[in-house]
Amino acid sequence: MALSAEPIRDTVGGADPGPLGWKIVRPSLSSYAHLAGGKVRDLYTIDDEHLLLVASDRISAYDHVLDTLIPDKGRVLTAMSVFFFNVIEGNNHLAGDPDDDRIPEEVLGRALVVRKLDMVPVECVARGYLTGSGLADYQQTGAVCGVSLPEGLVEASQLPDPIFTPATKADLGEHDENISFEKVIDKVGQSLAVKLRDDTLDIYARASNFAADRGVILADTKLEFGLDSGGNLVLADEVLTPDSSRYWPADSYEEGKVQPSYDKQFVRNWLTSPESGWDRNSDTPPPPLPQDIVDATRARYIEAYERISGLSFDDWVG
Ligand code: PZK
Repeated sequence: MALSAEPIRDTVGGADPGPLGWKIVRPSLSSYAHLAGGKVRDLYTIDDEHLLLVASDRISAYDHVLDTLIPDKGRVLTAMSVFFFNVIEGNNHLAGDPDDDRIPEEVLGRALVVRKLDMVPVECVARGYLTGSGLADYQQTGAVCGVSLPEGLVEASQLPDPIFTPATKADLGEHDENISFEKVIDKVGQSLAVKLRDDTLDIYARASNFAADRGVILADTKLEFGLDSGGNLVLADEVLTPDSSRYWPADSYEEGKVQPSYDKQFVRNWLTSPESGWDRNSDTPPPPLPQDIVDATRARYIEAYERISGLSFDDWVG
Protein backbone atom coordinates (compact mmCIF):
# COMPACT_ATOMS: atom_id res chain seq x y z
CA MET A 1 0.00 0.00 0.00
CA ALA A 2 1.24 3.50 -0.78
CA LEU A 3 1.92 5.88 2.05
CA SER A 4 -0.48 8.77 2.36
CA ALA A 5 1.02 12.12 3.26
CA GLU A 6 -1.60 12.67 5.94
CA PRO A 7 -1.87 10.30 8.86
CA ILE A 8 -5.45 9.15 8.69
CA ARG A 9 -5.95 7.38 11.97
CA ASP A 10 -3.73 5.52 14.35
CA THR A 11 -3.77 1.75 14.51
CA VAL A 12 -3.93 1.73 18.29
CA GLY A 13 -7.15 1.92 20.27
CA GLY A 14 -10.11 1.62 17.98
CA ALA A 15 -12.08 -0.42 15.54
CA ASP A 16 -10.96 -1.17 12.00
CA PRO A 17 -11.00 2.26 10.34
CA GLY A 18 -11.48 0.80 6.88
CA PRO A 19 -9.21 0.02 3.95
CA LEU A 20 -7.34 3.33 3.89
CA GLY A 21 -7.61 4.09 7.57
CA TRP A 22 -4.43 2.50 8.85
CA LYS A 23 -1.54 4.70 9.69
CA ILE A 24 1.67 2.89 8.90
CA VAL A 25 3.85 2.39 11.95
CA ARG A 26 7.32 1.77 10.63
CA PRO A 27 9.94 -0.14 12.55
CA SER A 28 13.01 1.73 13.71
CA LEU A 29 16.29 0.79 12.05
CA SER A 30 17.64 -0.25 15.46
CA SER A 31 15.08 -3.07 15.55
CA TYR A 32 17.01 -4.86 12.79
CA ALA A 33 20.30 -6.64 13.44
CA HIS A 34 23.21 -5.32 11.42
CA LEU A 35 24.42 -8.15 9.16
CA ALA A 36 27.17 -6.55 7.07
CA GLY A 37 28.61 -3.19 6.24
CA GLY A 38 30.48 -1.98 3.19
CA LYS A 39 32.21 1.35 2.71
CA VAL A 40 28.99 3.19 2.01
CA ARG A 41 26.20 0.60 2.38
CA ASP A 42 24.79 -1.64 5.08
CA LEU A 43 22.78 -4.79 5.25
CA TYR A 44 20.33 -5.63 8.06
CA THR A 45 18.31 -8.74 8.86
CA ILE A 46 14.54 -8.29 8.68
CA ASP A 47 13.63 -11.96 9.14
CA ASP A 48 14.86 -15.41 8.07
CA GLU A 49 14.08 -14.70 4.44
CA HIS A 50 14.48 -10.94 4.03
CA LEU A 51 17.23 -8.36 4.36
CA LEU A 52 17.22 -4.56 4.32
CA LEU A 53 19.82 -3.14 1.93
CA VAL A 54 20.60 0.45 2.93
CA ALA A 55 22.55 2.95 0.85
CA SER A 56 24.09 5.75 2.91
CA ASP A 57 24.91 9.30 1.82
CA ARG A 58 28.58 8.53 2.37
CA ILE A 59 30.97 8.94 -0.55
CA SER A 60 34.37 7.42 -1.15
CA ALA A 61 37.25 8.86 -3.15
CA TYR A 62 40.81 7.68 -3.60
CA ASP A 63 40.07 4.67 -1.37
CA HIS A 64 38.90 6.81 1.54
CA VAL A 65 35.40 7.24 2.88
CA LEU A 66 35.03 11.00 3.33
CA ASP A 67 33.76 12.61 6.52
CA THR A 68 31.35 14.73 4.49
CA LEU A 69 27.99 13.31 3.41
CA ILE A 70 26.38 14.02 0.04
CA PRO A 71 22.69 14.65 0.82
CA ASP A 72 20.36 12.36 -1.17
CA LYS A 73 23.19 10.25 -2.62
CA GLY A 74 21.73 7.12 -1.02
CA ARG A 75 18.27 7.88 -2.41
CA VAL A 76 19.63 8.60 -5.89
CA LEU A 77 21.60 5.35 -6.01
CA THR A 78 18.62 3.39 -4.71
CA ALA A 79 16.35 5.00 -7.32
CA MET A 80 18.85 4.18 -10.06
CA SER A 81 19.21 0.60 -8.92
CA VAL A 82 15.43 0.08 -8.87
CA PHE A 83 15.15 1.74 -12.28
CA PHE A 84 17.65 -0.71 -13.78
CA PHE A 85 16.18 -3.75 -12.02
CA ASN A 86 12.95 -2.83 -13.82
CA VAL A 87 14.72 -2.28 -17.16
CA ILE A 88 16.56 -5.59 -16.89
CA GLU A 89 13.34 -7.45 -16.02
CA GLY A 90 15.00 -10.76 -15.06
CA ASN A 91 14.94 -12.56 -11.74
CA ASN A 92 16.17 -10.12 -9.03
CA HIS A 93 16.24 -9.98 -5.25
CA LEU A 94 13.72 -7.14 -4.74
CA ALA A 95 11.06 -8.29 -2.30
CA GLY A 96 9.03 -5.15 -1.69
CA ASP A 97 8.21 -1.72 -3.03
CA PRO A 98 10.51 1.22 -2.26
CA ASP A 99 7.89 2.39 0.29
CA ASP A 100 7.40 -1.04 1.87
CA ASP A 101 6.11 -0.84 5.47
CA ARG A 102 9.19 -2.73 6.70
CA ILE A 103 11.45 0.19 5.72
CA PRO A 104 12.22 2.53 8.63
CA GLU A 105 11.36 6.22 8.08
CA GLU A 106 14.98 7.25 8.66
CA VAL A 107 16.15 5.28 5.58
CA LEU A 108 13.03 5.66 3.44
CA GLY A 109 14.03 6.06 -0.21
CA ARG A 110 17.51 4.68 0.33
CA ALA A 111 16.66 1.19 1.49
CA LEU A 112 15.22 -1.87 -0.20
CA VAL A 113 13.68 -5.05 1.14
CA VAL A 114 15.43 -7.95 -0.58
CA ARG A 115 15.24 -11.72 -0.55
CA LYS A 116 17.97 -13.40 1.41
CA LEU A 117 20.02 -15.47 -1.02
CA ASP A 118 23.02 -17.72 -1.06
CA MET A 119 25.48 -15.27 -2.58
CA VAL A 120 27.74 -16.44 -5.38
CA PRO A 121 31.32 -15.69 -4.27
CA VAL A 122 32.28 -13.97 -7.52
CA GLU A 123 32.17 -10.29 -8.42
CA CYS A 124 30.80 -10.33 -11.96
CA VAL A 125 32.33 -7.47 -13.93
CA ALA A 126 31.66 -6.58 -17.55
CA ARG A 127 33.95 -4.11 -19.30
CA GLY A 128 33.36 -2.36 -22.59
CA TYR A 129 36.28 0.05 -22.08
CA LEU A 130 39.75 -0.38 -20.65
CA THR A 131 40.61 1.45 -17.42
CA GLY A 132 41.47 0.83 -13.79
CA SER A 133 42.62 -2.68 -12.89
CA GLY A 134 41.72 -3.89 -16.39
CA LEU A 135 44.17 -1.46 -17.95
CA ALA A 136 46.84 -2.31 -15.37
CA ASP A 137 46.52 -6.05 -16.06
CA TYR A 138 46.54 -5.46 -19.85
CA GLN A 139 49.69 -3.35 -19.64
CA GLN A 140 51.45 -6.08 -17.67
CA THR A 141 50.20 -9.15 -19.56
CA GLY A 142 48.26 -8.17 -22.70
CA ALA A 143 45.20 -9.81 -21.16
CA VAL A 144 42.55 -9.22 -18.49
CA CYS A 145 41.31 -12.20 -16.48
CA GLY A 146 42.83 -14.49 -19.11
CA VAL A 147 41.08 -12.73 -21.99
CA SER A 148 43.71 -11.75 -24.58
CA LEU A 149 43.24 -8.31 -26.06
CA PRO A 150 44.67 -6.75 -29.23
CA GLU A 151 47.88 -4.73 -29.04
CA GLY A 152 47.87 -0.96 -28.89
CA LEU A 153 45.02 -0.35 -26.48
CA VAL A 154 45.41 2.64 -24.17
CA GLU A 155 43.61 4.28 -21.24
CA ALA A 156 39.85 4.39 -21.90
CA SER A 157 40.05 2.46 -25.21
CA GLN A 158 36.80 0.84 -26.23
CA LEU A 159 37.23 -2.93 -26.39
CA PRO A 160 36.45 -4.78 -29.64
CA ASP A 161 33.72 -6.55 -27.67
CA PRO A 162 32.72 -6.29 -24.01
CA ILE A 163 34.51 -8.84 -21.83
CA PHE A 164 33.68 -10.69 -18.59
CA THR A 165 36.36 -9.92 -15.99
CA PRO A 166 35.39 -11.69 -12.76
CA ALA A 167 36.99 -10.86 -9.43
CA THR A 168 36.97 -12.15 -5.90
CA LYS A 169 35.76 -9.88 -3.17
CA ALA A 170 38.65 -8.68 -1.06
CA ASP A 171 38.60 -7.96 2.66
CA LEU A 172 37.52 -4.45 3.67
CA GLY A 173 40.19 -1.97 2.62
CA GLU A 174 41.64 -4.30 -0.02
CA HIS A 175 40.92 -4.19 -3.74
CA ASP A 176 39.05 -7.03 -5.42
CA GLU A 177 41.37 -9.47 -7.18
CA ASN A 178 40.79 -10.21 -10.87
CA ILE A 179 40.52 -13.93 -11.60
CA SER A 180 40.37 -16.07 -14.71
CA PHE A 181 37.21 -17.73 -15.99
CA GLU A 182 38.85 -21.08 -15.13
CA LYS A 183 39.07 -19.92 -11.53
CA VAL A 184 35.34 -19.10 -11.58
CA ILE A 185 34.67 -22.64 -12.81
CA ASP A 186 36.79 -24.01 -9.94
CA LYS A 187 34.73 -22.00 -7.47
CA VAL A 188 31.17 -22.54 -8.71
CA GLY A 189 31.25 -25.19 -11.43
CA GLN A 190 31.08 -24.93 -15.19
CA SER A 191 27.34 -24.48 -15.68
CA LEU A 192 26.95 -21.69 -13.11
CA ALA A 193 30.15 -20.01 -14.35
CA VAL A 194 28.80 -19.91 -17.90
CA LYS A 195 25.47 -18.51 -16.70
CA LEU A 196 27.21 -15.80 -14.68
CA ARG A 197 29.27 -14.76 -17.69
CA ASP A 198 26.37 -14.83 -20.13
CA ASP A 199 23.98 -12.95 -17.81
CA THR A 200 26.63 -10.36 -16.92
CA LEU A 201 27.48 -9.64 -20.56
CA ASP A 202 23.81 -9.56 -21.51
CA ILE A 203 22.95 -7.08 -18.75
CA TYR A 204 25.97 -4.93 -19.65
CA ALA A 205 24.98 -4.89 -23.32
CA ARG A 206 21.45 -3.76 -22.56
CA ALA A 207 22.41 -1.18 -19.94
CA SER A 208 25.26 0.28 -22.00
CA ASN A 209 23.00 0.65 -25.05
CA PHE A 210 20.42 2.30 -22.82
CA ALA A 211 22.98 4.75 -21.38
CA ALA A 212 24.52 5.45 -24.81
CA ASP A 213 21.12 6.57 -26.12
CA ARG A 214 21.19 9.16 -23.32
CA GLY A 215 24.70 10.43 -23.98
CA VAL A 216 26.44 8.47 -21.24
CA ILE A 217 29.11 5.81 -21.64
CA LEU A 218 28.81 2.84 -19.30
CA ALA A 219 32.49 1.88 -19.25
CA ASP A 220 32.07 -1.10 -16.94
CA THR A 221 29.83 -2.51 -14.24
CA LYS A 222 30.04 -4.93 -11.34
CA LEU A 223 27.14 -7.27 -10.62
CA GLU A 224 26.50 -9.69 -7.79
CA PHE A 225 24.30 -12.74 -8.01
CA GLY A 226 22.80 -15.14 -5.52
CA LEU A 227 20.90 -18.41 -5.59
CA ASP A 228 17.40 -18.76 -4.17
CA SER A 229 16.18 -21.86 -2.33
CA GLY A 230 15.13 -23.36 -5.66
CA GLY A 231 18.64 -22.97 -7.06
CA ASN A 232 17.65 -20.18 -9.41
CA LEU A 233 20.22 -17.51 -10.26
CA VAL A 234 19.05 -14.11 -8.97
CA LEU A 235 20.51 -10.66 -9.62
CA ALA A 236 21.30 -9.07 -6.24
CA ASP A 237 22.91 -6.08 -4.53
CA GLU A 238 22.72 -2.66 -6.19
CA VAL A 239 22.79 -2.56 -9.97
CA LEU A 240 24.18 -0.05 -12.43
CA THR A 241 24.69 2.72 -9.89
CA PRO A 242 27.62 5.12 -10.18
CA ASP A 243 29.18 3.26 -7.20
CA SER A 244 29.11 -0.10 -8.98
CA SER A 245 29.78 1.19 -12.49
CA ARG A 246 31.91 3.73 -14.30
CA TYR A 247 29.74 6.29 -16.05
CA TRP A 248 31.48 8.78 -18.36
CA PRO A 249 29.93 11.76 -20.15
CA ALA A 250 29.96 10.74 -23.84
CA ASP A 251 30.44 14.27 -25.15
CA SER A 252 33.91 14.64 -23.60
CA TYR A 253 35.13 11.08 -24.27
CA GLU A 254 38.76 10.98 -25.43
CA GLU A 255 40.67 7.74 -25.88
CA GLY A 256 44.10 7.84 -24.23
CA LYS A 257 43.06 10.03 -21.30
CA VAL A 258 41.71 9.23 -17.88
CA GLN A 259 38.03 10.09 -18.23
CA PRO A 260 36.25 12.37 -15.78
CA SER A 261 33.80 10.48 -13.61
CA TYR A 262 30.19 11.51 -14.22
CA ASP A 263 29.51 11.74 -10.49
CA LYS A 264 32.73 12.15 -8.48
CA GLN A 265 34.86 14.46 -10.58
CA PHE A 266 34.24 17.62 -8.52
CA VAL A 267 35.27 15.73 -5.40
CA ARG A 268 38.42 14.29 -6.98
CA ASN A 269 39.43 17.62 -8.50
CA TRP A 270 39.02 19.45 -5.21
CA LEU A 271 40.79 16.78 -3.14
CA THR A 272 43.81 16.87 -5.46
CA SER A 273 43.83 20.69 -5.76
CA PRO A 274 46.08 22.91 -3.63
CA GLU A 275 42.97 24.33 -1.87
CA SER A 276 42.33 21.03 -0.11
CA GLY A 277 45.84 20.92 1.32
CA TRP A 278 45.64 17.12 1.13
CA ASP A 279 48.25 14.73 -0.21
CA ARG A 280 46.53 11.58 -1.49
CA ASN A 281 49.83 9.69 -1.20
CA SER A 282 50.09 10.46 2.49
CA ASP A 283 48.24 8.24 4.93
CA THR A 284 46.25 11.14 6.34
CA PRO A 285 42.47 11.14 5.91
CA PRO A 286 41.03 13.59 3.37
CA PRO A 287 39.67 16.89 4.72
CA PRO A 288 35.93 17.70 4.77
CA LEU A 289 34.50 18.93 1.47
CA PRO A 290 33.48 22.59 1.03
CA GLN A 291 29.74 23.24 0.67
CA ASP A 292 29.96 24.17 -3.03
CA ILE A 293 31.60 20.84 -3.86
CA VAL A 294 28.91 19.01 -1.87
CA ASP A 295 26.15 20.91 -3.69
CA ALA A 296 27.69 20.36 -7.14
CA THR A 297 28.19 16.65 -6.45
CA ARG A 298 24.64 16.19 -5.17
CA ALA A 299 23.37 17.90 -8.33
CA ARG A 300 25.53 15.59 -10.49
CA TYR A 301 24.04 12.46 -8.90
CA ILE A 302 20.53 13.75 -9.47
CA GLU A 303 21.40 14.78 -13.03
CA ALA A 304 22.79 11.32 -13.76
CA TYR A 305 19.62 9.64 -12.46
CA GLU A 306 17.28 11.96 -14.34
CA ARG A 307 19.29 11.83 -17.56
CA ILE A 308 19.62 8.07 -17.62
CA SER A 309 16.14 7.18 -16.37
CA GLY A 310 14.18 10.03 -17.91
CA LEU A 311 12.36 10.28 -14.56
CA SER A 312 12.20 13.19 -12.09
CA PHE A 313 14.05 12.59 -8.82
CA ASP A 314 11.32 14.66 -7.08
CA ASP A 315 8.99 11.71 -7.69
CA TRP A 316 11.22 9.25 -5.80
CA VAL A 317 10.07 8.09 -2.37
CA GLY A 318 11.45 9.58 0.83
C1 PZK B 1 24.61 -9.88 0.49
N1 PZK B 1 26.32 -8.52 0.28
C2 PZK B 1 27.20 -7.46 -0.13
C3 PZK B 1 25.96 -5.32 0.12
C4 PZK B 1 27.01 -4.83 2.57
C5 PZK B 1 27.36 -5.98 1.88
N2 PZK B 1 20.03 -10.61 -1.30
C6 PZK B 1 21.11 -10.95 -0.52
N3 PZK B 1 21.05 -12.07 0.22
C7 PZK B 1 22.08 -12.44 0.99
N4 PZK B 1 23.19 -11.72 1.07
C8 PZK B 1 23.34 -10.58 0.37
C9 PZK B 1 22.29 -10.16 -0.46
C10 PZK B 1 22.34 -8.96 -1.24
N5 PZK B 1 22.41 -8.00 -1.86
C11 PZK B 1 25.11 -8.82 -0.20
N6 PZK B 1 26.62 -9.33 1.26
C12 PZK B 1 25.60 -10.20 1.41
C13 PZK B 1 26.83 -6.21 0.64
C14 PZK B 1 25.61 -4.17 0.82
C15 PZK B 1 26.14 -3.91 2.06
F1 PZK B 1 27.48 -4.60 3.77
